[in-house]
Amino acid sequence: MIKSVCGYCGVGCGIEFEESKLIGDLSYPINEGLVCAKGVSELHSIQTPTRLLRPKIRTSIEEEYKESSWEDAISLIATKIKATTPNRIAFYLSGQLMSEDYYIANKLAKGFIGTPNVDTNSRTCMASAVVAYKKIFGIDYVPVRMEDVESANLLIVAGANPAEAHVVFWNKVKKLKKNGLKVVVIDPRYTESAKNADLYLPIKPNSDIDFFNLVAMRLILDNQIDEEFLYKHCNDFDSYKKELLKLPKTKLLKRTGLTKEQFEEFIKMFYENQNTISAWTMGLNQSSQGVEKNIALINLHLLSGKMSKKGNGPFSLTGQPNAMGGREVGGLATMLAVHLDYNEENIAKVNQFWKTSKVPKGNGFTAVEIFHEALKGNIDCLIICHTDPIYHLPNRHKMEKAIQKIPFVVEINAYNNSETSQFAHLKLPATPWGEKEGTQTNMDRTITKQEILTRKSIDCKDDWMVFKLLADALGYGGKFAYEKPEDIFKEYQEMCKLSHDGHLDIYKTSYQELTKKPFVWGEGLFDTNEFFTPNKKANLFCVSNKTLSEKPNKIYPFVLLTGRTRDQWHSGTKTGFVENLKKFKPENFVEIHPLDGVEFGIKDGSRVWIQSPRGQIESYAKYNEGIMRKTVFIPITNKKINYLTDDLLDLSSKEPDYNHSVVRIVSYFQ
Ligand SMILES: Nc1nc2c(c(=O)[nH]1)N[C@H]1C(S)=C(S)[C@@H](COP(=O)(O)OP(=O)(O)OC[C@H]3O[C@@H](n4cnc5c(=O)[nH]c(N)nc54)[C@H](O)[C@@H]3O)O[C@H]1N2
Ligand SMILES: Nc1nc2c(c(=O)[nH]1)N[C@H]1C(S)=C(S)[C@@H](COP(=O)(O)OP(=O)(O)OC[C@H]3O[C@@H](n4cnc5c(=O)[nH]c(N)nc54)[C@H](O)[C@@H]3O)O[C@H]1N2
Ligand code: SF4
Ligand SMILES: [Mo]
Repeated sequence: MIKSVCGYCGVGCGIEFEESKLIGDLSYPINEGLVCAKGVSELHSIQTPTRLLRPKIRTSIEEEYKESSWEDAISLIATKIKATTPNRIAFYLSGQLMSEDYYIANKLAKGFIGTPNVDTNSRTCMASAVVAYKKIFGIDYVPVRMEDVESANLLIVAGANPAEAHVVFWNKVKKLKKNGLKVVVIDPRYTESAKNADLYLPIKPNSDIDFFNLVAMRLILDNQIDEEFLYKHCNDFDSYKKELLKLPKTKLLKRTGLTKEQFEEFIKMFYENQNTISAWTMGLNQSSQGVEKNIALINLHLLSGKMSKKGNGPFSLTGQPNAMGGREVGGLATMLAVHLDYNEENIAKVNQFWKTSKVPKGNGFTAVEIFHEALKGNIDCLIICHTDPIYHLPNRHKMEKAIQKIPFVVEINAYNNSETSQFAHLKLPATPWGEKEGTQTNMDRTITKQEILTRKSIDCKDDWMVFKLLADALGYGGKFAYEKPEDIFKEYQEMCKLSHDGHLDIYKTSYQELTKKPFVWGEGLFDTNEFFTPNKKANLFCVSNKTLSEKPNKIYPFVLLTGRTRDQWHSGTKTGFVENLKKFKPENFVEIHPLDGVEFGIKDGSRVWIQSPRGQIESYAKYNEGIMRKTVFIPITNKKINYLTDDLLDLSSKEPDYNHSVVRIVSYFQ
């Protein structure tokens, strides 16, 4: 029997594999034997008919791909890299890579090729939470663990649908509800999660800041704040308070679309339940004010002192299996490595550690920015690994134009049916989950080892190996003399000692130990309420809703919400082939309120066009009384979804505003 970990979502369920059967690991603390339908079927998605099994090459995207040898493929990439300058090269990575893959790609790109343009799909996912945590606490640290919910009395779920996106975590929540845990869900859609809530707040899209600010005002006016915590452990309470109390209360409530009664009900629950955890994901992060939405929510914890005590705190839920590992390693364009920002001291430290002199001077281009630069003709070579940017970046027509301006695009993927594949020049076959080993960090800082469960497909290579081969071909081989993932992990562990006060204490474990049990890094870092800002106090910022997103109008009267369904994983290159997973929800539908259906002449089940100022896609109308009027929902299993979305970004996190584009619905046969 082999113990490993599910490769899908950020919950990171432990699994056991025996004689081609996969079950949940009863002894694993997080899931205690439970797994969801995606997890249990993961073995069936390894060998799909769409696996990419050989390197494939072509000189222009109009041509058919031809098979190539690994040697030729790698040497071609090296030639292209040498022929241009570092700032015209970009790497686009993924929160689904393992930490060893991330580490070596980051080291090669930033340390040896010398480009700061290394970003990841996690930019589209939780960059807003990273920036908010860093601004408030001085460090990117998630101070809550899943087990802490056991000590909470109240769970506030804002802009998240864990019943479908973090299934096993939500099962735990449902169980705890039987022991008295109260749950509030704040979402414009009456989601599967909302169905389990004690209080559901149908908030208008993008008005969360107004709501949280209203709650903050109330806490201050009712003197329900924790003054001792605020004065001892937070900066700027007095100026925050002054600014906050100036905001127009009635207008804020009106913008949320909530009634006074609904608001009072929430306040009552907040006051009656002592220990409170808030959890959030894309409904807050993916926004033109994603960072500020995060800040407004975290402020409630600071004001009420619901922090650093068991059962309390702000819990940003990460989506991908190793989105956290990517943050730790530093695989984002706005970080250098191991939680270090770019500054002279850190650059010197990292140059010395990697025995190089090429570390860039500052941040690189982030996800969408790489494509915006490409559009201007500023990118010559893009290496994409374990993600599908043409599928997932916003404003797809623009992204397609941009990628076609890049003379050399490499795609490293285990499957051949990504949307990006139409625009690549070279495709390299990676070994997927189950055929390789490495480590990943789940959403509550638990590091677990993925193990090899089945035979490796002959001509595929582990993602880390591709970067090693490239380093060799570029002449940096001596600094990349790894034979196995463990060698990389050991170097990474050493590097973690460079992090602020060594807080990234991943060096305390080992591969041998991880084979037996998981390791949780950074336990209790905030226990004494000393944070990682210069004076060790948390920062309070007063933020306000600037209503920056697109506004519905006569031509485009709906706000588009996008998100997950329980049994499919993003573009479905893995889950799309498992028959069992297709039963729960169709892959292509648009949810619309029946009254809007009547108003706009759209029948339930009818074929429709959804059109935005940027593009149009086809779908089927699905009436749902639980969706707010003048909003529609399309699942991201519709691979064409981002022809509709706006590429407006949050100014500081550069995370796209996916959830708030304007659209109209047109009957197909009109
Ligand atoms: N089954 C499945 N699970 C997954 C994934 C998957 O593909 N499939 N992907 C994983 C990944 S990478 C991620 S990032 C997570 C995402 O996890 P979630 O964020 O929980 O998933 P979404 O379905 O995107 O839910 C976002 C919710 O925010 C709501 N929302 C939109 N705008 C607003 C707003 O302005 N305010 C508020 N309050 N709510 C709003 C939407 O209606 C939606 O219900 O899921 C992970 N888990
Ligand atoms: N409209 C809208 N757009 C969104 C979102 C949204 O909510 N709404 N959410 C955003 C978020 S949060 C995320 S995380 C992204 C997700 O977007 P993507 O990351 O593009 O989604 P996936 O389909 O998971 O893509 C993973 C790719 O990795 C490949 N792959 C699988 N295994 C391996 C392997 O072992 N090695 C390699 N090299 N490749 C492998 C798969 O075949 C697939 O092509 O989408 C973002 N885009
Ligand atoms: S909840 Fe997430 S980690 Fe657990 S089995 Fe399901 S997809 Fe895998
Ligand atoms: Mo994500």
